[in-house]
Amino acid sequence: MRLPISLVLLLATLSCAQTPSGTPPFKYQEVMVPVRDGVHLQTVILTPTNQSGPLPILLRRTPYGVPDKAPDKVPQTMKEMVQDGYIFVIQNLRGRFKSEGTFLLSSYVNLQDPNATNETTDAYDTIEWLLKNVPNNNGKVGMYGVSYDGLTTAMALLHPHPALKAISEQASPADQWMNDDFHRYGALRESYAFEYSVLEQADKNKNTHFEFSDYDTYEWYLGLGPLSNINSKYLHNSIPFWNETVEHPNYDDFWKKEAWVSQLHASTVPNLNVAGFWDQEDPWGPWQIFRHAEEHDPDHTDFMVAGPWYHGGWRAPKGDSIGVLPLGGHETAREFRENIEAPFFRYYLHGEGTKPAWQASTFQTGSNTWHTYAAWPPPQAKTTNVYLDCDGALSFTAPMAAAKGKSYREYVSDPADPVPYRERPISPTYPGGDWRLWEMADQRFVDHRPDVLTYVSAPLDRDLTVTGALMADLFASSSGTDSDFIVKLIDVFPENAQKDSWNPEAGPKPHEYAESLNGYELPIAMEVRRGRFNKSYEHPQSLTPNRPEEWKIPLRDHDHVFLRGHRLMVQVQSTWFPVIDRNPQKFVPSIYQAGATDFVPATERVYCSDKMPSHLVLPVMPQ
Ligand code: PG9
Repeated sequence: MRLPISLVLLLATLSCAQTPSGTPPFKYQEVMVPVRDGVHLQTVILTPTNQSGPLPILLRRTPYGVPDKAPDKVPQTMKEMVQDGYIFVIQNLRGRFKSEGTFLLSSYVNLQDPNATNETTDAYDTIEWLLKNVPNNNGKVGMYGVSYDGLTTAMALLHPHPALKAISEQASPADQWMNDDFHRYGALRESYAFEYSVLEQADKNKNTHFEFSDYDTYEWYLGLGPLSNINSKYLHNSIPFWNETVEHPNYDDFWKKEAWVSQLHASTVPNLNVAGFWDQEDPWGPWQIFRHAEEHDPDHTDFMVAGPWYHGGWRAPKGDSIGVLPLGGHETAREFRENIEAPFFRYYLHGEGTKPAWQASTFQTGSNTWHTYAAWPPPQAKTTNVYLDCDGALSFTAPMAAAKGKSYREYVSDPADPVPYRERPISPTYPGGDWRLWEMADQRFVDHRPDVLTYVSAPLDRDLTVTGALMADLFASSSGTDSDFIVKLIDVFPENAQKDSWNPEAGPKPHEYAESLNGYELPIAMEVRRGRFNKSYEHPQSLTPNRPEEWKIPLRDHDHVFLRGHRLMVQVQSTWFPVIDRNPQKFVPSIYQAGATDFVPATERVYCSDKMPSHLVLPVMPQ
């Protein structure tokens, strides 16, 4: 059973490893903290039992619930920080559980309005109250948290309390229309947006799981038909955030205000931004927050850490593998906490140790090694194009002027038979079991589909290290007036990557031997682009049928070595269901109002000529 990562943290706070003496490690206190509009926020204070002098406060603000008792033992995954000594404070956001007020599920911060309240002001007021009311604090406060708790941490940057001396936002979203949980450049993350809105807004006092009639939600979402059926058949307009989402299909004022990061232009507080390369929810926000703070960072207090992690994977006990991929004997999560996170807070909140001497630190996959970079992206990376050839090859040489023959490859995309985003059955997102690792999944599961184009390179004769921001630059057309293009960059392992070491004489194969890396197609970067937004996010436009145009698809930041003998693969498809809603492939004013008959098949073409050379742009490091 999988839960939002912050819920996992909450449970971790309750179930842990015993202190040597057997004494509980914390004293527990629950208080209602008043904020400027008179609302009171339910807040738990965990004070170390062995506290002997003033300590800093570490605050986490969450929509998922606070612990109802002190942990009996030090949580495994908090031990690195606990041993330095902090007063831990966990607070429910306004409108969640016993906290008063209304939970909006929006990150709108109006810095101009002195009467406004939001996560920025609530953090400020809470810190003010804690400093005055928590005995024996040292006057320094830190904030940290993953995902929603990372968002509330990051939003404190917009108007930080002077006592806030360091934060670590981890997997925080930054602009929910552009990317992360709810959209990808305006393409709706259907299953996530729907299931998450229900999770958080169906009942103030709990986290609610929508009850699907089908275990395979692919079946359920396909049977649902047009998105307007969500309200007419199931929600009946009862979930405010879902209503707002479908009322605002374009990048309008609603979403621009929600994009709190657009107000951040400086490193206001030392910040350790943390991102997972395989984060299935918020892979983009941390990089945006990092880049915004970089606009003015004279004291170099804006740091970036990224590694081979699913959403929140750096809080796992070890992090010695991700899915079936081993990580060279490293325990990446523990190493991050021990060598980066704990020293960061120790330096800024306890005044011990040294400031990080780097701007970015990553655990690079492929080589399976930790790296530090003085600047991100590293300037020495050289822009290198990889071309999608007409014969299905991927090559480092641009296509020549066409002789005769085709200048494109094509497929028919049918919204009635969309490509699943992961192997079916697709269990519900929460508390589903498979959601967490789907971005690592072997892409052979779609190889047979006629609506997926595959391009593959020859085996590499040397390692290819890709470090920095990637992009796809497609030239493509659709016979429809709207369409999506999804691009995946894949690392294809050699057929003999891993010899199966299971000895059949030892009995039936245990699970860990069932999967092998031989021929594994590991996604490194994946993204979707929606045709109606190809030219403008604010004013969607229809495509001209069969007229090719350029589709620039950002593929985010990565650090991966495609090892010698591996091959590069690119897959292109036009549906990715139900993580992305189906494009009707016929232009309509709003897809959220489309009727069943608006959904039509379309012929999609990806060009590969010298004039229209579809390619990927990779930042390749010198050998
Ligand atoms: N990805 C979740 C989320 C964060 C922020 C807003 C909405 C959803 C989460 O895991 O908390």
